[in-house]
Order: sequence, then structure tokens, then C-alpha cells
Amino acid sequence: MRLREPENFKNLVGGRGKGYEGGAMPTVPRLIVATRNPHKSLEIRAMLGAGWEVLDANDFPEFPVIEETGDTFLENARLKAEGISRLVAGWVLADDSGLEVDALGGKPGVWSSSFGGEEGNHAKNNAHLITAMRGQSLRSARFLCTMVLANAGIAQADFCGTVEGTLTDAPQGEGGFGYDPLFIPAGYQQTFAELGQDVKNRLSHRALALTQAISWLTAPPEKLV
Ligand code: ITT
Repeated sequence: MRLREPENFKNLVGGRGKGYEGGAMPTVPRLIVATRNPHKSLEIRAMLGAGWEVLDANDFPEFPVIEETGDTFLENARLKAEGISRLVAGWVLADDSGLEVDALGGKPGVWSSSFGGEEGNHAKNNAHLITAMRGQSLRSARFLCTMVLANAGIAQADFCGTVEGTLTDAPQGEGGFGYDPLFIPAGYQQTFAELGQDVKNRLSHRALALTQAISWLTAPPEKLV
């Protein structure tokens, strides 16, 4: 998915595109993604294309880790967006996301990142999910993503995206990250990890939330900083 370039991007805090070495290169709007998960920012960068400069918390080693103490995706996205937005000028986008599994009463949900016992360990998370789902005939699940846009330390808007699907009983495919090798989106026969980044970026929970966030950011009335 490629989102259109914003018509009023002159009013967004801009930066020079990476690789700018002087000359007449136009300023592009800058979005700082409040994440340390490089897979998320890679997807967001690919979806936005060259019309945006996308940075993340890994570009700012001095940024603290924001504790995710909320019980909902919205609370955690807001904590991350506002926490980073207090430290940097311009628009900050936070993404809190996860997998909701019907047979597990909605788990791992908000705690998707540490389901296997170790924060951010995708292999352990997947192994734990496979074990938890062994023998289960109800295989339905969904990825959810809540995004919050913040500026000057204050959340300004939030957006949600959901993609329904089913779980395999063993990993399939090498692409994507996290639970992608176990998740077959509705209407497809392969996992997100097999379908590849272009397909995932057209239909994912993250794509659906990002489309709304960018529309909001670039629609009149102009969002002056
Ligand atoms: P940040 O908080 O720094 O953004 P994180 O990975 O910890 O990074 P979350 O707290 O939002 O982010 O947890 C998201 C987890 O949900 C992620 O680690 C995966 O386990 C899962 N997840 C979210 N989106 C996913 C996707 O597109 N594909 C596969 N798994 C995903």
C-alpha cells in the first residue's frame, strides 16, 4: 500500500529526506514512531513511501523506554505517544498492537509481546501459542492495532485497525515478524509470513490504522505545530 502524499505537508514538521546532501530537494513531512520494534517502523516506512521521513525511537538512543502499564491497546499507545512527544518536536505516532485468540478468551491481547515469558522474544511467543492451541478446533484470531498521534506531549487522535484470520498449528513462512508465521488472514490460504510484505501491508491491522492516521494528519483543517 502506498498512501498519497499529503497536500498540506508544508504545515507538518518536516525534515530532509535521508541522503539529503544539500541542493533543491524538497522538505518532506516527518513522523516519529514511538517504537523500538524495528519491524513496525519498517512496515510504516514502506507503507508511507518516499513522501515521508519516518524515524523511530532507535534513532534517538537517549529516549527512555516507556513503561506500558495500561490494560488496553489505547492506554498503552497513548502512554508511548505522549511520553515520546514530550521529548521531541513534531508529530509522534505510537502503535500498540497484538493478537487476540478466541479459544484463549482473547489472550494474549495487550500482552502479546511477552506471552512466551520474555518481552519481545517472538520465537518463545510463537512456541507458547502453539502449545496453548494444541488440540483446539476453534482457530479464529485477529490482529488489532491502535495508533495514537501526539504533538507537544498531548494525544490528539486515535485510530484502530483489525484483521481477522485463523491460526495454523505450526509456523509457515519466513517473512514479517512476531506471530505472522502462525496467522492466515481471512480470504487467504497462506500466513502473513508466506504472503510477504506487500500483501501484508495492503491488509494488515497496521495498514488500516495508518491509513486513517495519515488521512487525519493531512486533512484540513491543517494541523499546525
Ligand atoms: P513497542 O512497544 O516498542 O512499539 P512492541 O513489539 O513491544 O514494540 P507492542 O507492545 O505493541 O509492541 O506489542 C506488539 C506485539 O504484538 C509484537 O511484539 C508481536 O508479538 C505482536 N504483533 C503486533 N503486530 C504484529 C504483526 O503485524 N505481526 C505479528 N505480530 C504482531
